[in-house]
Amino acid sequence: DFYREEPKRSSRLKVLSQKPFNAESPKELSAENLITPSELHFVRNHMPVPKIDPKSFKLSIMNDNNGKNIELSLEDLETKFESITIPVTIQCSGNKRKYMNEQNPVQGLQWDANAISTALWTGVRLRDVLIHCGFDLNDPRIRHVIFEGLDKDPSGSVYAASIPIEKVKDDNGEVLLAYKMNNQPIPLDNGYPLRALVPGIIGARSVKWLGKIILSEEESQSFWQLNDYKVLPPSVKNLKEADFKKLRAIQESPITSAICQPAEGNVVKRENGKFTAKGYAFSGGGNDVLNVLVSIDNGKNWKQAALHKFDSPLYKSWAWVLWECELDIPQDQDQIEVVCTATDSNQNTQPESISSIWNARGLLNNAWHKVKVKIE
Ligand code: MTE
Ligand code: MO
Repeated sequence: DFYREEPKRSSRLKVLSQKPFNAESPKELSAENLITPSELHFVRNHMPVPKIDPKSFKLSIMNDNNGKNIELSLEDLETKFESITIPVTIQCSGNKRKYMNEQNPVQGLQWDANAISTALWTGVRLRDVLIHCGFDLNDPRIRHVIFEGLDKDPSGSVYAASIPIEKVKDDNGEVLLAYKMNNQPIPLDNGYPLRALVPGIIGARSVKWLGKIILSEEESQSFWQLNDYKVLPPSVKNLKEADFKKLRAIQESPITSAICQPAEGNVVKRENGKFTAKGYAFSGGGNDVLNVLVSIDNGKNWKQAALHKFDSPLYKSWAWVLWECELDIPQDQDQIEVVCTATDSNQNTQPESISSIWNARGLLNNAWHKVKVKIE
C-alpha cells in the first residue's frame, strides 16, 4: 500500500477522499475562530505524505541559468535569518466547486465552502534567503521561482508549482519558507518540516514538504502548473477540448465569501423572530475585505454584516475576515434562502451567478453563496 504511513487525523475533519487524503475544516468552526486549530486545518494532498527526517533534511536552492546551487539545513533557516509570524489564509482554488458542479458537471473533488483555513505561520522571507545566499534577483533570466515537494507519485515524480519572481521581490510579498504553524512544528499533513507559504495566492502554489527551489526562466513544467490550475472559458465543457497552453496559471484568488452558520437545511425557530448568520470572506493579493452584505430576498435588500478581522496592513491583508449578521425571520415563509456577498479594498465584488465564471475544472467559484434554511 502506497499510503501505509499516513498520519493520524482528527475525526472532526470532513473527509472527501482517504487516499490521497483530502478533507475540509468543520464548517461551524469557520464561523467562530479567526485561527483554525491546527488539527482542523483543511488538507489537500495529491499523493502520500512523505516521511522526512528533520535532522538530515536539506533544502536545496538552484539557479537554473548558471547552475549555482546551495543547501540549507533547518537550523540554518531558523537561525541565520529574521523570522516573522503572520496570519495567513490558505484557500484551495477548488473551494465551493460543488456548487459549480450543480450548475453543470465539472471535474475535481466536490469541495463545499470549507477548503479554506487560517493559521499563524512562522518562517523566514524567501527574498532574504535568496539575497543572503548570493542569488542575483535582478538577473532578467530569473522570471519564475519553482517549488518542488518531496511527495512523489508511484512513477517518482514530485508535486511542483511556481510563482513569478516579482511576488518574491515585492516588499509587500511576504513569501515565506515556513517551519511553524500556530507556534508549533507544521503538522505532517500541512508540510512538515518546511513549506513554501505564498500569501494571497491560491493554495496550490504553497508547496508543502518543500525540498527544492529552482530560479528559472520558465515556470514549473509540472502538470499542476501547466495543465491543471487554470480557468478555462465557459464554452469549454470538456477537459479534452482544453488548450491549456494559451492560459495563464492562476495566482491571486478573487474576493469570495461564504455562509457557515446556519448550514444548508438547518432549522431556525420562528418564535425567536430573528436569527444570526455567520461566515467568512476572503480576498487574495493582500486585499482587505471592506464589506459583507447578507440578503434573505435574493439580493433585493441587503444588510451589512459586522466584521471581525486581524489588524493587518492594507496591502498585507493575507487572512480572511469573519462576519456576523442578525436577520429578521419573515412571517409568511417556511423556508428562506440566505445569500452573502463581499467587497474587497480594490472594490472588487462577487458575481451574482455562476454562469459567467463556470469552468470545466470548477476553479475559483466566487459567486454569491446561498444556503436554504427551514423556519419552524
Ligand atoms: N504541496 C505538495 N507538496 N503536495 C500537494 O499535494 N497541494 C497543494 C498545496 N501544496 C500540495 C501542496 C494544494 S492544491 C493546496 S490547496 C494546498 O497545498 C493545501 O494546503 P493544506 O493541505 O496545508 O491545507
Ligand atoms: Mo488546491
